[in-house]
Amino acid sequence: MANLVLLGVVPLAAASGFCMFVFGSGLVWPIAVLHGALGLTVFVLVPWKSIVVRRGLRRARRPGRTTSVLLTASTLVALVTGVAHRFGVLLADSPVTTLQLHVGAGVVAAVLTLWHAHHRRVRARRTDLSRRTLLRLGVVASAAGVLEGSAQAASALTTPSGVRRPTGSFKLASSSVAAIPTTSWLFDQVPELDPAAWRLTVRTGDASHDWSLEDLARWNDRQMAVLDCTGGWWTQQEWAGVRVRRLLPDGATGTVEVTSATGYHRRLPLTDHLLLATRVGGTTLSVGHGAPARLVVPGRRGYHWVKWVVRIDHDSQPWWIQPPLPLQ
Ligand code: HEM
Ligand SMILES: Nc1nc2c(c(=O)[nH]1)N[C@H]1C(S)=C(S)[C@@H](COP(=O)(O)O)O[C@H]1N2
Ligand SMILES: [Mo]
Repeated sequence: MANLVLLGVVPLAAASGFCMFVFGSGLVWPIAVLHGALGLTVFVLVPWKSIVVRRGLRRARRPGRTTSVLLTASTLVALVTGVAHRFGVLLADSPVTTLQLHVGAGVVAAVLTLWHAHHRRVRARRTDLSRRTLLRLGVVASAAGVLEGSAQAASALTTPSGVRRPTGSFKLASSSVAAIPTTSWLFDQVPELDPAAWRLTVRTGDASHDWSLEDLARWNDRQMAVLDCTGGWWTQQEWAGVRVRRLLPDGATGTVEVTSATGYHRRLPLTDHLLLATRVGGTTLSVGHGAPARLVVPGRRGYHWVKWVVRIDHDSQPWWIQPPLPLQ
């Protein structure tokens, strides 16, 4: 039974973790609680599973053993790093943060679980559907629920309020602009752009208009907003530049696809809060942070905040016709 439950729980844990990235604010906390409980279900099952594993190891060497070892390792890494992060072990200055390690291990564990299940043909037995099993399932779920509740309470007590966001991210130690890490979603690199030659192409319907940095300088729209990176940190800053709305016809609705000089792009609903920032905290944006202009999307995770913007396409396509997370 431990096998069957793990088969469901590990992919569900990964899926709920993924949802925490997609629903970056608002109702993200119930997902976080669910994710924590699913993750801790794995912890509850460790004693059972280790019996199954020991039995398996005693038998002759079977193909797929490497996968099993990798699966166990990645699951344990995801478990340990998840809890470590909750209690503030961030590895913020190392090349990979605790949360990046966590997500990497979680994704690997989910993929290997599905693979393992497919090859070992884990099937439900009749006895798996008995009342006794249901009772056990209840016990496991309650234990995970209690653990999650305790983890929530313990971290609330040990972390000063206002440091953690419901997404799990921790506030940067310094709120100065200089302290903001320069990050990429996956593989993107800082491009070389000449601010004088830089143009922003805004397309709406059949019309297209190019804006220079000088053109945009006539506006000074400001917006306080939290940049919350999925790497596990956040910072609140005052961003300044021009509201995207101003570059579009009056009363425009629909969505905008915002594209970087690197090709990185996100499509978002057009709102009053979308800001094309050229400054942050009273200073000009640095190249690493997206100069000449970067998008600011209050309430959404960092991966929507496209840096080095060169194009905005406005139309009525739905915002969700894109991969839920960038691929670049
Ligand atoms: C095998 C898969 C996974 C397991 C077992 C797992 C387990 C956990 C656990 C035990 C926690 C701590 C919860 C608590 O103490 O209340 C946690 C937190 C977290 N996990 Fe996962 N997780 C998995 C995959 C993922 C994935 C794929 C993502 C993202 C795509 C993710 C994102 C997060 C985030 C953002 C937190 C919040 C950290 C915090 O609360 O400080 N997890 N996870
Ligand atoms: N063009 C481009 N824009 C991007 C990214 C990227 O990889 N390429 N990464 C995003 C992510 S994941 C985050 S958290 C923020 C980080 O912004 P910062 O480097 O100013 O801290 O930029 C976003 N904008
Ligand atoms: Mo990020």
